[in-house]
Amino acid sequence: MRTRAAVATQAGKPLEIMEVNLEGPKAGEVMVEIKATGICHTDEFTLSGADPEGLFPAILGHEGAGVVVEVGEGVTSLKKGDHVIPLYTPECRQCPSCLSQKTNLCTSIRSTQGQGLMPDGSSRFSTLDGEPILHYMGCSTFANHTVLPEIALARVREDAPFDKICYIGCGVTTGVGAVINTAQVEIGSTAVVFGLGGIGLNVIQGLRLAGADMIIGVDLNDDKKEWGERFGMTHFVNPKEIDGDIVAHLVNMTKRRGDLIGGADYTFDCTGNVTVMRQALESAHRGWGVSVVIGVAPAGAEISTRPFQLVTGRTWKGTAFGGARGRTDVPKIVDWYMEGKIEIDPMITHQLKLDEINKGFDLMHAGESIRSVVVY
Ligand code: NAD
Ligand code: AHE
Ligand code: ZN
Repeated sequence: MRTRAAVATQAGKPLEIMEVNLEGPKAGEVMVEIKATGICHTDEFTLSGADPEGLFPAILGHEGAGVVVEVGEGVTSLKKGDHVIPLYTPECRQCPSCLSQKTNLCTSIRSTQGQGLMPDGSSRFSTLDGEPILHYMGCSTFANHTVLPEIALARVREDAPFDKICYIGCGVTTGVGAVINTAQVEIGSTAVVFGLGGIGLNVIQGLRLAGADMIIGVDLNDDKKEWGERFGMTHFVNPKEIDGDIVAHLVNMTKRRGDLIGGADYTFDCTGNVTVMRQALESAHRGWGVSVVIGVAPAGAEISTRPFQLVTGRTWKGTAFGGARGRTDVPKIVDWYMEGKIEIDPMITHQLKLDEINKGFDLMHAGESIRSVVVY
C-alpha cells in the first residue's frame, strides 16, 4: 500500500514529506495506522547526524499511538482495531534479558532494529521508485502507517486520546520511569533535575508522584522556571546566573539541618551534555547519592569524573525508556494519565500537521516547545 511519511533523506536536512510504499505485515508483525506522534529530542539528535547509529534515508519518529489495521500470520496478542503504542524497547518475555527481571532492555530484536530493519533483515518501506527506506528505533512513527513486530506494541485502553498518549511512547514513560523504576526515589528525598524539557518535566512530575521534598530544576533557559513549578519543582537554578561553581551551589542548597556535606539524594541528567552529566554526579550526596543519566550524548562524547566521586559512595546509573517494560507498564501509565495521577496535556504545547513537521524541530531548537505532536 501507499502511505504518507516524513522521510529523513540525509543528516542535517529537513524532513521531506512524500508518499512511500509500505509492504504488509509478515509473520509476527502488525501494521498500525499512526494517529499521532510526538517529536522527541532523540529524533533531532539522529537527524542532526550526531547519532552513531543514524542511518539514511529513514523514517524517524518513535513516540506514537495508533490503531492496528492488519496482523501478520501467527500474531495472537493483537487484532484489527486494537489501540496501541509502539515500543522502541520491545518486551518479548522470552530473551535472557526479559527473563532476568533485572532490565527492561529486551535483546531479541535489538541488532536488526539498530540497522533500521525488521527482524527478518528487510525493510517494509520503500520509495515509489522501489528504493528501500529504513525503519527507525523499530517504530517509524513519522509515517501515517507503519509495520512493527508484535512484541513492540503495547495494547492500551480505547478511551485514551491518541494526541496525548503518544507522549507515553517515550517522554512521559522515560521521565516518570527514571524516578519510579530506575532511581526508586523515596518519600522525602531531595533531587536535582538538569534540563527542563520534554523529559526533565516528566522527571519532575515523577518526583512529585514519589513524594520528593525538594525538587531543584536546572536550566539555561529562564522560561523553564514557570514550567518546572507547574509540575512540582520547588527551586530553580540558571547556571548562567549564579556566582561560582554550579556543583558547589547545588551541594550547598541541598544541605539538610546538621549535614556538613550536602548533595542531593537523586540527580538526573536530561540534557545529553556530558559536562552536565558530570555536574549531576558530583551534585549527588556523598555516601548514597544516585545520579541517573537520561540524556543521549553525541557520537564520540565521553563522561568523566574523579573515581573518588564513586569511591565516596555516589552511584552513576543510566536508564532507557525509564526502565519500563513496555507491554506490561505502558498500559498502566495510560491508566495513570486517564485517572489524573500524571499530567500530559499542558506539556503538549504545539499540535502540527504532518506537512508542518519541520516546524516542530524549529520550535525545539528555539526552546519554544515542550512537546510538539503531529496529528495525522
Ligand atoms: P528538550 O530539547 O525538550 O530539553 C532539553 C532541555 O535541556 C532544554 O530545556 C534546554 O534548555 C536544557 N539544557 C540544554 N543544555 C543545558 C545545560 N548545559 N544545562 C542545563 N540545561 C540545559 O529535550 P528532551 O526531549 O527533554 O530530551 C532530553 C534528552 O533526553 C535528550 O538528550 C534526549 O535524546 C534524551 N532522551 C533519552 C531517553 C532515554 O530513554 N534515555 C528518552 C528520551 C529522550
Ligand atoms: N543510537 C544512540 C543511542 C540512543 C539511545 O540511547 N537511545 C535510547 C532511547 S532515546 C529515546 O528518546 C535507548 O533506548 N537506548 C537503549 C538502546 O538499546 O538503544 C547511540 O549512541 O548509538
Ligand atoms: Zn524519545
